[in-house]
Amino acid sequence: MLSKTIEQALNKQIRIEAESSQVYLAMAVWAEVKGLEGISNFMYDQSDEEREHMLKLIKFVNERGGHALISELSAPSISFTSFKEMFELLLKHEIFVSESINELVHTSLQERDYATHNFLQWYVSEQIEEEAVARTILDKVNMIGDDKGGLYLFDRDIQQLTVNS
Ligand code: OFO
Repeated sequence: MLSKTIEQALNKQIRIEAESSQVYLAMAVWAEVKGLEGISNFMYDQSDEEREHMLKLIKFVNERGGHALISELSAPSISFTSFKEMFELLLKHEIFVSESINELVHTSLQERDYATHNFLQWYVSEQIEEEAVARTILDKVNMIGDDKGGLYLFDRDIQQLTVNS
């Protein structure tokens, strides 16, 4: 059985994962409108992944006698000044999510809820991976700068990242 404190903390994370999915969905749409299909597909996949993260939390809360809350979400940014700005926001967002997961891990230890602590380890590893991917992308985007040809090639390359992940 989940304590109220843990239930609330997990529900907060459910909302964050749902918002992450929306944040990336908006980025996918923006890239698609800009004609960059590879980047757009990559972001659609990211959005799906965040929805999976949310669902995994929902199942966990319900299985442990809690009630997962589906709540109102804040609206994401829907346009960006450049791809560089978009990917900077992506990394910033992932760092924010990692901090939130760390906080949750801390709370689970304080509450001596070792089942939740164990469950959260998957998210800890996932965040390491997602932050690393976001940093790799940003490094590449920084190298490309304003070069249109570079962006075209990157749009093709990022599809490999999608396929391999
Ligand atoms: Fe990348 O945010 Fe979910 O965990």
